[in-house]
Amino acid sequence: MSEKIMTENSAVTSNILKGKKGLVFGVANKRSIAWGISKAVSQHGAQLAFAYQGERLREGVEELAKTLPGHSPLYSCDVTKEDEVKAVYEKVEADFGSLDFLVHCIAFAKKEDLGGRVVDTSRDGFLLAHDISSYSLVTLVRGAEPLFEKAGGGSVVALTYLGSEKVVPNYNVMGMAKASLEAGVRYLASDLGKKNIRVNGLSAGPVNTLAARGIAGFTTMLENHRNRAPLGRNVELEEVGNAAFFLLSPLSSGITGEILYVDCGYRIMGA
Ligand code: NAD
Ligand code: IMJ
Repeated sequence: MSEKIMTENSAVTSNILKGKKGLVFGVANKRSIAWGISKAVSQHGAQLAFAYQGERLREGVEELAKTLPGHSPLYSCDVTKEDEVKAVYEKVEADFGSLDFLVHCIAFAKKEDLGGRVVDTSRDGFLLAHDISSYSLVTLVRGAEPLFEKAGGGSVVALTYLGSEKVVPNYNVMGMAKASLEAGVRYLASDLGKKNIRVNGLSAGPVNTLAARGIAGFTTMLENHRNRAPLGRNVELEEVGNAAFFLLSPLSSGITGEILYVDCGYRIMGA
């Protein structure tokens, strides 16, 4: 029998995050890892606000947010635009007054840079991938800092992937951006620890989301992953959500600057 916690039909609920307020970046649709995390933390009582990339996504995010208990404020925000980031935090301050946690589920590189040789990556493509996928964590945490202080501390989770430390075919410039993101997690954790603000990374195994579909050979990759992983399967969205809940909650109060692997054990294998 599977020991995995089932949240599909019998949600695990608690009041551990009751009264806690969180801001989530990166919901595009119901398959988004950000949405899996949102459902999990919501089941433990958290109240959420969502920042989505642009008006194109608003309706979908609105529909999803409506399925959660309570009211969830929604904000449009392209993380490469400093004025939009500033506006989000002004609205969060008006709506919530303070903030307890932040979820960063944002990555982007040009399609042409997710294949071929890394040697051929353009300066433009490199900078774009690093701006959206890594610098965004710095600017989002800076914006959240005063609101975390009002809450007496905070917890940040940023999604990452094994391609930051091992060469994964086609991950290319995203691998470099994730290495930078993970270093950012450590430096930000060091800066902010004295304010009781924790920053951690969650390294998920491959999940069939918008950002993963359409990648050359993704189906084969899922199959290889399943065959090699000690648990003999791929990770599920609910499992990523539950691990993020742990990192965002007081259950992980002694953990900061870490990268937690939620990959069915894949990373420990040597062959
Ligand atoms: P997704 O496509 O659902 O989410 C990616 C999000 O990034 C989207 O909501 C998109 O709107 C947002 N985004 C892109 N550019 C943006 C910008 N300029 N401003 C604001 N938002 C922007 O896919 P996902 O797989 O849920 O990805 C979420 C995170 O999980 C990413 O950091 C990704 O690297 C990471 N991750 C994914 C997998 C996987 O296999 N799917 C595995 C490990 C880590
Ligand atoms: C993405 C590209 C190549 C290999 C990949 C991935 N593998 C996995 C992913 C093996 C698991 C998914 N992932 C971890 C990501 O971080 C995806 C980021 C991403 C995806 C796209 C697709 C569409 C596009 N730009 C993108 N930028 C970043 O145009």
